[in-house]
Amino acid sequence: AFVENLLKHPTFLNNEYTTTFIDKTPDLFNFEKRRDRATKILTYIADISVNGHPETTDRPRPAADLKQPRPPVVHVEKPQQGTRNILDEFGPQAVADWMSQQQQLLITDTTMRDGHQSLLATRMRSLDMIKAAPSYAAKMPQLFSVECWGGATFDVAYRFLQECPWQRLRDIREHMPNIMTQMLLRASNGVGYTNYPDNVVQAFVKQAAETGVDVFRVFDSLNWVENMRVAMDAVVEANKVCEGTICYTGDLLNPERDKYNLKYYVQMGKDLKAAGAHVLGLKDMAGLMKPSSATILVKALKDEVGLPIHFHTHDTSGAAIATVLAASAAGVDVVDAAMDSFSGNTSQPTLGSIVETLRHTDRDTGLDVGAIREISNYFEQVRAQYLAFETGLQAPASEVYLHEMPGGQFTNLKAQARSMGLEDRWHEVAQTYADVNHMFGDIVKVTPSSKVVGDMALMMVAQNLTREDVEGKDTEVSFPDSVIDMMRGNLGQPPGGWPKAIQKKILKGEKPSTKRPGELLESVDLEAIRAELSDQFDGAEIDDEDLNGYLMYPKVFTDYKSRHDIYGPVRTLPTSTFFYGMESGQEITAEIDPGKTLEIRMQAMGETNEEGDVKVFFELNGQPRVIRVPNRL
Ligand code: BTN
Ligand code: 3PY
Ligand code: ZN
Repeated sequence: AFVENLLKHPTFLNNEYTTTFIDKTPDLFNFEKRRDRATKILTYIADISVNGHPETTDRPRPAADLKQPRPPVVHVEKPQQGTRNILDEFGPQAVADWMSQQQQLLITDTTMRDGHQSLLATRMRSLDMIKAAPSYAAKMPQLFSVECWGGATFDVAYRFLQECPWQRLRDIREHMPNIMTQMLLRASNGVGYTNYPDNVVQAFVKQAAETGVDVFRVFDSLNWVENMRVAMDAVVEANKVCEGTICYTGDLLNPERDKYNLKYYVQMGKDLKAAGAHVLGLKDMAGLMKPSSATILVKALKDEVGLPIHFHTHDTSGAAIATVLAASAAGVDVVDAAMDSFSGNTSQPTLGSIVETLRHTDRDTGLDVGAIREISNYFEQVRAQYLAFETGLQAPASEVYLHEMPGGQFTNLKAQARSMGLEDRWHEVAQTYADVNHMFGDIVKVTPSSKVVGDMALMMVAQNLTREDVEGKDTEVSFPDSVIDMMRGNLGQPPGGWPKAIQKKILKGEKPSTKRPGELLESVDLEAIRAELSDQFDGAEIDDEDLNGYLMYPKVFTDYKSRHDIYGPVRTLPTSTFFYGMESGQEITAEIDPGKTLEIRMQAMGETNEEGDVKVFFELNGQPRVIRVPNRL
């Protein structure tokens, strides 16, 4: 490629070059774009082998002799029909009607979304999921759905895993054609942390439906139904299952804390039904719902709203399975659970144990525990590869009833606290998180409102500020941007509005908005943005998936795409290679296209030369290849 560039260069062609020409003409080295994908992947492997992966540096490392995870063997050629067939043939209302007619408790498997989001900082790679998909299709066709998209997975795929979230969805769907896929959608906040213009939310839902989402769990981080309509309408328009969702917070049974009482939840359920929900989601993101509350709430919602109910909880307290059983006894239609090896603690309760506890009862799920064990054993091997992202949480704890942190946030906030040197003050952070919640008027805490509360709590602990200090007239406080933004009304309105005094102090006299944020945001010109983005990448084709990725996360997307141009389809590498590179003598395979497999053997790694580069020697499908990468250590 270098010689090609040289031979084409005008200075060279015109014979105007001198001996320093090569050194002074960096564009001679601009041949990365045209390198083939195999060379790109080898460059990635060489770079990681020499420099390590930034995400796993200084973290615990899996044993060197860890085996590649082996998915269960699948014999079935055409899997039994499942919920996906009902949706495709008869539409979303038929799915809801079918749910209401079932006697068994239906189950959603969350391993590929909330399970790893809550245990491994969302780091599970697509390849490890796609390999499990045929087993779900063949061995667990009775599942209601498989949650495998949305929430934090979208951002993390691009940002940390260097892979396209849309392709993940397409691949899972293709290998699991009979079970509905499910995503978590933060209503007007899309899969991000801020309120997007209405037409961005609409375009995103349309694309997600086209690429392969069947069930959309739509929630708002302040439970403001007004701010859910755009997203819900778009789901209904796409003819997919709209699960309008109530976020559960507080303590239903506590008479002293009656802001979120039975009447509140029932009214919200009715509002969601009127807004077009096919299914009512009941989302206990922090795992606060106690069994006796589930008994009361599920019964009231079933009787008074009349939609099938889908219950989601987290096992942070250790009491989640009791709550699931209470919800089941009260007539809930579907519950979320994670594969055994991805369950418990801040994740969902244990799928196999729910199935077993209901065996031979009138709500027997009909799922095969043998199949669950096989798939769970596979995921156990998968999990072992992500040791670097384990949080070290040793046990469930009742402290969750104090702080009320969502399971998907807990471990992230703990990591944030660690990076600020506050890890040994974690229990103070937990107490402060609770104080901030009450200072903000006792709000629903779920992405993104939970992040705002977390930002505020960390700031207070770091600066040794108490709630009294923050609320007092005499203390000057510099509030985090996210707090100011929320008090301006940019995430919407909580029930009863924001507490006036603290809002005034935070906004320093600026007038807040009580309008729906989307009403104030101009729609974006999608085609103009596509054209700009294409220009930024030398005229590259920007398809609808890329465009929607960019609209959610402009910088994350362009960083991803720039790295993709250098490193190619690294999503096809085994997880151990992706995070740790290769050792001399090791061999791997990477299927870069269906049927096109690279056999890669690392022969040796050279010494670092004077320019600071290292030569890495490979054999690619039997042919020698040498890759030079900078040693950045
Ligand atoms: C990241 O950039 O933080 C995560 C993705 C890794 C991209 C590759 S890893 C090899 C090379 N070195 C870096 O620091 N980033 C790229
Ligand atoms: C998310 O929005 O990612 C959540 O998991 C909320 O519970
Ligand atoms: Zn959750």
